[in-house]
Amino acid sequence: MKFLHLSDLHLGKKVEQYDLIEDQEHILGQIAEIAQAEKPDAILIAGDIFDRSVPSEEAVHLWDRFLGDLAAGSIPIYVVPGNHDSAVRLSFGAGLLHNSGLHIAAPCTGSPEVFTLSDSFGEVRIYLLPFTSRRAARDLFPEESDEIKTYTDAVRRVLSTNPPDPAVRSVLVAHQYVTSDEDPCRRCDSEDVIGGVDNVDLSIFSDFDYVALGHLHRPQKVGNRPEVRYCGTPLKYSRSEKDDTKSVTVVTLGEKGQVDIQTRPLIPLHDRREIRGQFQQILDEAKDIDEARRGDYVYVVLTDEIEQPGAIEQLRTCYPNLAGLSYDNQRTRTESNITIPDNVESRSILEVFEELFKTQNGKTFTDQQREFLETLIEEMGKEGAAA
Ligand SMILES: [Mn+2]
Repeated sequence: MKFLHLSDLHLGKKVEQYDLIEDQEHILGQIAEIAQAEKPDAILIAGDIFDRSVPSEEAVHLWDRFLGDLAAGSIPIYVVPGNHDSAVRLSFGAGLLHNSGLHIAAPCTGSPEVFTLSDSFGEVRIYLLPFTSRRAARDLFPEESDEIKTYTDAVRRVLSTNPPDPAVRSVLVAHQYVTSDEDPCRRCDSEDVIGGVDNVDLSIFSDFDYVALGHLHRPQKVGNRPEVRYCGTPLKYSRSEKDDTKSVTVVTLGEKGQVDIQTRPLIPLHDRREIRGQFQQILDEAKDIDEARRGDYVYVVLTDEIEQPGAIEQLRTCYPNLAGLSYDNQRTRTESNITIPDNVESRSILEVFEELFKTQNGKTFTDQQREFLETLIEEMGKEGAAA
């Protein structure tokens, strides 16, 4: 039985002031194409459909069209809400949609919903666990709230109301921060994970053949279990992901105990990447760049020792989606710890200014700079006297 595993679409997300709706539309189109080519038996979407609990109209529209495209292939879809979603809003109409093959988990009721599929090897049970916090579990089981001390306790408690049968192939779709002591997860900046408080221990999923996870934004397995897996976001949602390759996970279950995991790469409309070098060199190279790459979200790191006035405006003419500009030079590399110089009152403005300049830039004034400042101080003195 074959599944497509997706998560963390974050529809409606903005990164560095740029609206990514067009990029998201493009990538969802690609996912729909992959679904058509792969012909999976089901699509699992592990939370964070939207970036906000009250999504924008554009984001809702995109989700609606994506579901329509997937449904055109008449593939059943299983969705759980993530911590960014409003479980109530996401599950609007879920009862009716159920008959159309779209199964959206209702807000957590203290028991995962279970659906049964089957193939030549027998049954496969799909468990849907909406994002579960410790607090939510305590509210659901008030008489046991003293025993629900951690997120592991919370998820374990909810799963225990409808535990998987170890003899039957079972798949869990969940949106949690699952960790293992042996192997730390690879994290990135676009995630909304606290870490240290919200961890759920890998050990409680031992009876599931595959756990389709969402929450972490990099594709990765958890600990020593490749079949407990984060598929990652379909797009790079932060600078820290600039070197990542985004993908869709394709999981095939054979007979009990046989799990094959593969990925299909996703090619974004605009990449998110970093360019480093001298200002002039970057401008020169931009002239030859492929038109299609101009719209990339580019973080420029200038290595010039002197700050370039108007750099942002000039770079934007080549890269309209400039995502950031910073310097890597002698000044930024010197740990500058700026403090007020001693005996300020007894020293000349020029001396105080020179000390500040040295702390900030790691070098003293040039003759030209000193002369400029002397003239400036003189002018200020005149103005002060005239007032
Ligand atoms: Mn997320």
